[in-house]
Amino acid sequence: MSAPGVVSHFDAVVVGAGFAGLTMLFRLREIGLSVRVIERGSGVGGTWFWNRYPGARVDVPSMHYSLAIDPNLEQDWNWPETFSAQADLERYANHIADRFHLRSDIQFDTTLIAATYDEDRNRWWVGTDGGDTIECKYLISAAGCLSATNVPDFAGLESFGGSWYHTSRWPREGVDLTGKVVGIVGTGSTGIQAVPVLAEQVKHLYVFQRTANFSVPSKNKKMDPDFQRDWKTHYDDHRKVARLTSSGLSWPEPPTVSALEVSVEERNRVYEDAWINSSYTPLGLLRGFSDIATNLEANETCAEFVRNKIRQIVKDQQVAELLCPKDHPIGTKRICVDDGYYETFNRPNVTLVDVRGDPIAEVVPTGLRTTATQYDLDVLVFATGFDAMTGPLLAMNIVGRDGLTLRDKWNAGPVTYLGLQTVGFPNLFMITGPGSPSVLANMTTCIEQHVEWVRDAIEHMEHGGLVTMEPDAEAEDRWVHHVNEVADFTLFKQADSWYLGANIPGKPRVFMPYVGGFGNYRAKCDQVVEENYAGFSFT
Ligand code: NA7
Repeated sequence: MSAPGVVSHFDAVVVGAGFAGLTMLFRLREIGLSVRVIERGSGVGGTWFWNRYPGARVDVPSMHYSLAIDPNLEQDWNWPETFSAQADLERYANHIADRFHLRSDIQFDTTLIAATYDEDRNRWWVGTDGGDTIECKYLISAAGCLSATNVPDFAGLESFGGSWYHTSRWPREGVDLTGKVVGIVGTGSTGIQAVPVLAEQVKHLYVFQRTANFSVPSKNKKMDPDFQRDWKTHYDDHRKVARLTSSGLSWPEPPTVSALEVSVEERNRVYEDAWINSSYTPLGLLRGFSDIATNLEANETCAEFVRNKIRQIVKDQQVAELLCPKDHPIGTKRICVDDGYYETFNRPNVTLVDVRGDPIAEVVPTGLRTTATQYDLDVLVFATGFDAMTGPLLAMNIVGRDGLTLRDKWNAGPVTYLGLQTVGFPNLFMITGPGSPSVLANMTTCIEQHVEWVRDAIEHMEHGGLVTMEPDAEAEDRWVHHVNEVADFTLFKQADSWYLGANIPGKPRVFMPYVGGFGNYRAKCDQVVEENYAGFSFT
């Protein structure tokens, strides 16, 4: 292919300036590469730049959800709450960008719209919506797993006379909902966080629920300064533990005892303890026994414990039953973390609408119509999730060797080696790509492990005078097989989740993240390096 009108040359282009992109830039500078980061937003933070809907908050405890890039950073930074709010996470991202002078290498308000591999020159040509062309040796996607928004294709949406928002594109200046009748569609993690906060602001809130989800209370509170001080004293130890565990958290591994081996009283004591102490990590509920993720009967004991909590909290038992998830094992969809979600349905200004039983038919100028009823609304909020994991990558229109598009290659679902690279696309790296633990473990631990691995691989290439790096087809096949084999061992495929692409009409049903545990995965990646990058070929 011939070179388009060249504008600029960099060693590496990184897509995205969230935690992954910022960390990647930081690490590539360490080895002296010239880097251009392309960021669609006008600021840094990625997920925490975009998701500014009311109630947005991370579902991993703050001390775990922070980066290890610099020992002084982790000592200097103070988290105000045990579960950080969006504003604090965005502030943290900005602090990192300023502290390490990263902004000069970031091009904001720019979307990567095309990336084509030039086999003659062994370079990527990257095109942006601003008309720039950038030539680079390495193309690294740090575009995130949950950044391509999913707005349902409801008939009549364009006719709506009120305002509508997707939660992940919430206006920076906020939305005044005082006195408004608001409808929210979606009861995943986002909807469950937004509902209690919206309910306090609006005149009336209709919650349109298609699938009930399991949620545990975050018990979010002000950070205890002694706890934070103590954690910082032992930060190194916590990081070491987090690098070995299946969750990527500094958190003990689940016990080896089955939920079915203990008495009902003992089982409920373990669940109750996790429910009450969920401020440490809400995942505790799923980790009380060894087989909640793998044995349906064991899983059901945990699921029923949560359903009974819902029945106790929600006064109207008809509403409570509707809120009780019964169509998927607990944990097979991301368990949600809330601040008073179920309690909100005891408010007189909140109505739960079951759109499984009475589906949404269309949006009308004055609101939303289900098959049986019309709801007049001033504002419509879509908490309808994302085209997860593959969506952001496919949107880049990536064309590899021999004109092969990533879209064609992944036609039947994503295939990668270790979630880091895919055959036919030399020097294209993915941070937390499909086939890696990513969304099933602590994201910050996953991001840093990938970033460091990619930095080391690139350093290896630069020192060795190597031009391209690409997985072997056989290694990729073996990894894809392994990712599926491990997922088959669990209950995960029993839920219509975004992990499987089931939330996007027409998306291939393939389990995308690696469920074999972060610690195992990390060991595998390290072993590959020790064996001189086994499964990868270099030219
Ligand atoms: P999720 O978890 O994908 O939730 C989206 C919600 O929107 C879920 O309740 C969906 O119901 C609902 N939805 C989606 N499309 C429709 C239509 N067409 N009609 C009715 N309801 C619909 O996204 P979140 O943003 O909440 O969370 C994503 C991740 O971010 C989360 O797991 C954390 O990791 C952070 P469904 O279940 O498909 O029936």
